[in-house]
Amino acid sequence: MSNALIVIDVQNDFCPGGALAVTGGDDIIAGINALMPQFEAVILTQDWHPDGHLSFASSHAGRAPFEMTEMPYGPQVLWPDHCVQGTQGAAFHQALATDPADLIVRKGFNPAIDSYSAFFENDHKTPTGLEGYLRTRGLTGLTLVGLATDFCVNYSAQDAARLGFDVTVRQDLCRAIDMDGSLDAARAAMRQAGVTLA
Ligand code: VGL
Ligand code: ZN
Repeated sequence: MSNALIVIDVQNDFCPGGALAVTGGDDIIAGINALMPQFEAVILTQDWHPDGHLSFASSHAGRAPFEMTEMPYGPQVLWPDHCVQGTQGAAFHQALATDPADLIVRKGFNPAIDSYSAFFENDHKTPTGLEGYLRTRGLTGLTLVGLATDFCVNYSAQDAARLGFDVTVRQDLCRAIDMDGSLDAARAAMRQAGVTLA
């Protein structure tokens, strides 16, 4: 079995000081870098939204960050503006080793659809292309790390397990947003989908 390390969204906006900061988001970076040489492939994902993305609260008059709305594809959290294409907030954290990456997958660039998962946009239909990349390279074992445990790591892990990959989430190398019990719900959903929580 060939194994890939998938590093989810270790970007400035998800680290302390960023627009959607995850507590301790930068604490995991040294451990992630140290893990890279153990894998046949290293893949980074990058949340990459156009200005005015519909997942931003600022795109909806009178709405505040962290409120819920309905999108054609289902419920959607309204986020603070974050990871806007080309900004410093969207850049990888400077401590993250990016040279070892074979592939960088950008997601969330469709102005009207959010994309938590590295595999499908939030409509659960539109593929990012990552599945094809992994299959054509024979990468069947996936270890996921990064930000945030309860959103992008969670949805990526569930999709990967449902696609038939052997998926492990290294919880010690992830950090969560944890709004309204979302971390506990994410753990239960990942287990249910057949993800190994390590
Ligand atoms: C993420 C919220 C919005 C994440 C991305 O990387 O977990 N969360 N966009
Ligand atoms: Zn986002």
